[in-house]
Amino acid sequence: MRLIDLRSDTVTRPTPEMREAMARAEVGDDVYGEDPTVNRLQERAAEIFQKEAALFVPSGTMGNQICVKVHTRPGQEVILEEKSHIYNFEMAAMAVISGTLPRVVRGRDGIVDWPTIEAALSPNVYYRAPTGLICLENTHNLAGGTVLPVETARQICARAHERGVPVHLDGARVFNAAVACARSVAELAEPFDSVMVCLSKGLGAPVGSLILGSRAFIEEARAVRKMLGGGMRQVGVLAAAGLIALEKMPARLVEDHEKARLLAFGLAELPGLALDPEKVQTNIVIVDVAATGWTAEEFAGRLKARGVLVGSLGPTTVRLVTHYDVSREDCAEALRRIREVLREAPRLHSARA
Ligand code: TLP
Repeated sequence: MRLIDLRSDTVTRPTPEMREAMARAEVGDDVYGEDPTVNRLQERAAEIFQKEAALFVPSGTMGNQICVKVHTRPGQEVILEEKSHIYNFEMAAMAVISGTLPRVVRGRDGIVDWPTIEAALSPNVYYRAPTGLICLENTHNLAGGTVLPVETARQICARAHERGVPVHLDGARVFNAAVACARSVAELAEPFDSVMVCLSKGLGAPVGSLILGSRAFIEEARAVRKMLGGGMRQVGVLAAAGLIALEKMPARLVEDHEKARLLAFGLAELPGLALDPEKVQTNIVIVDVAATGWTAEEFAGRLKARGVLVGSLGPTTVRLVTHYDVSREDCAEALRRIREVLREAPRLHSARA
């Protein structure tokens, strides 16, 4: 039975072209700034995003946390959406590494507007910790891969800058966002002071993320990366795969989005599954399985026994992510297996009896 892995786009394996480029990569010691392939990757990324400079980092988490640290000082607040990755899935690193306090706001489908953020800004009084940073996420992972409209981002950044507050973009999947709203990543990144983008998700590289910003910001970021143990040596072998991810893989993300819609519309027809397929904009589908009578973990466990891997997010929500290593046929097959599994669902079964 073919295993269909829909847990995340992080499970993608490097393409044959990436492996070849990795084997051939010219390398040097990147801690001395002497790895030509890393330097090329950083220069290309800066060009593509139209930022002054870029830095290759081991993971999205480290990239985000370096940015939080460079933008803030201990004792400041950081405004984040309540389902954001930085707040939920990064091991409280913003508190541990940067000594900052999250102040969370709620977005609609993960998208926050300026009035909501403005209300959360710290008033200028002596007993309140000042706001040091605002973080946005595009696409928004836990809200189901939703796209932050470019006008919303521009407005938030412009108003925040008037108040002297920098804005960071967790753009782990910003290439998916760009494809979905037919803009360039440079346009989406333009209003932000810093951007983190992952090469190891839908773009298929085995490891690595980039952070982008002004030259001065990236110089500071390089020091923080070293402090966190993220200084890497002959890492051109990874940057070589990253270059292919950056140059060649964005063009095919549209296929992942089509597969996600195929899955979403198929799932919406199945009994016991709640989702609005019209809301699926990119490669992430989130489904509520409460009406089956199973928890998310039970549902995922049943599917696993049939060779379909999905992620359980909340008590009754599961996430399915499409990517390079699952085909349209795999998605259709996953739907068939999910339909079969649902025949065993306790609540649906007793409702029929
Ligand atoms: N997301 C992973 C898990 O951690 C949930 C996934 O499978 O989606 N920002 C966003 C928006 C992310 O989705 C992720 C990873 C990161 C940052 C962190 O990247 P890594 O895993 O490279 O540290």
